[in-house]
Amino acid sequence: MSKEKIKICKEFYDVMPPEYQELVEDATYGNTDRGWKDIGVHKELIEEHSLCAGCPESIAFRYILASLPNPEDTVMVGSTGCTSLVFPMVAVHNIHSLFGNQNAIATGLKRALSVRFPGQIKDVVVLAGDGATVDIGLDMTLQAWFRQEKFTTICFDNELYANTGGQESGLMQKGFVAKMAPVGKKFDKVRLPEIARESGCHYVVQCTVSKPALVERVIKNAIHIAREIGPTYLQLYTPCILEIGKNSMEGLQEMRDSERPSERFAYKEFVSDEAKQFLADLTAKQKAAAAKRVEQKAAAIPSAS
Ligand SMILES: Cc1ncc(C[n+]2csc(CCOP(=O)(O)OP(=O)(O)O)c2C)c(N)n1
Ligand code: SF4
Ligand SMILES: [Mg+2]
Repeated sequence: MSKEKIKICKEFYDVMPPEYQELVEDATYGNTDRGWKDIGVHKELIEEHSLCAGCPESIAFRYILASLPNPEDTVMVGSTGCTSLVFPMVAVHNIHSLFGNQNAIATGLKRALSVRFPGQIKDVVVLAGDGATVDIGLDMTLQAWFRQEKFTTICFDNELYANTGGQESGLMQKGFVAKMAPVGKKFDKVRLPEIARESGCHYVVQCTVSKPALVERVIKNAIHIAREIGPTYLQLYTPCILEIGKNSMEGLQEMRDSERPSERFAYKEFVSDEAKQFLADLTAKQKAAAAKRVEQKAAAIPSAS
């Protein structure tokens, strides 16, 4: 998809839903500097969702979709879970995989896209829950990293199986009691960011989604590195407020509390040497391009004399 391809044929313009007209006219497809600041100013690529009111997954979706570098050339791969309730309402190509299979599907998709569109940008982004990423899909997750597949894996870590009523997950904290895990978790939270690093990911970040600018930065880094170098992994804490007994206004505070330096969602980042060099070059190129745009703008303003 490109902005050209989502033009509405003029004979049908007036019968298209206003939301679609707005998407074509006012979304940020093709804008090089798109980001979270467009939220509320431009048409978003997600307008509605069927998550619980105040669920942090919904704000995470908004930040991620606003930050995709090239949404018109991105395919997202989802999996079963609360996130899968959202994908039907997202204006980015997406595939629903069988629970746990998302990284295998993304592998085939990424390879097929690179054969079908050689030399063109085609980003693949997996977005799945912790149950899908770590428990049932762990084999597929790890094998994609071992094979150095060039796509980003995002895990919405809410530390349990939310969509099926609250069962224990590998990312659940030790001792936590959920509605359908009444005995309490007996083992520590699996350290997937460390495993991702040891399994070949070139960029790994664990954080909450309390800060939109931070989410934008890590999404862009992860996608750019995956495009050029190899697999990247983001583990984002999106607490299930329903399961931890918080109301719809308390998700943000829960994330802020959990990201303190001594807490389990303190910011954690790993960047491989190759990816570090790549990011430094990318930043330099982006700065030069921005300076050129300013110069061109200044040159286009007629002088007062
Ligand atoms: C193959 C398969 N196994 C099990 C299920 C049942 N199931 C649906 S959602 C889900 C849990 C999802 O948990 P998670 O991936 O953490 O996502 P969340 O709902 O927490 O966002 C399970 C076990 C399924 N749909 N398909
Ligand atoms: S059950 Fe939990 S994770 Fe799922 S939508 Fe509700 S608050 Fe969000
Ligand atoms: Mg979960």
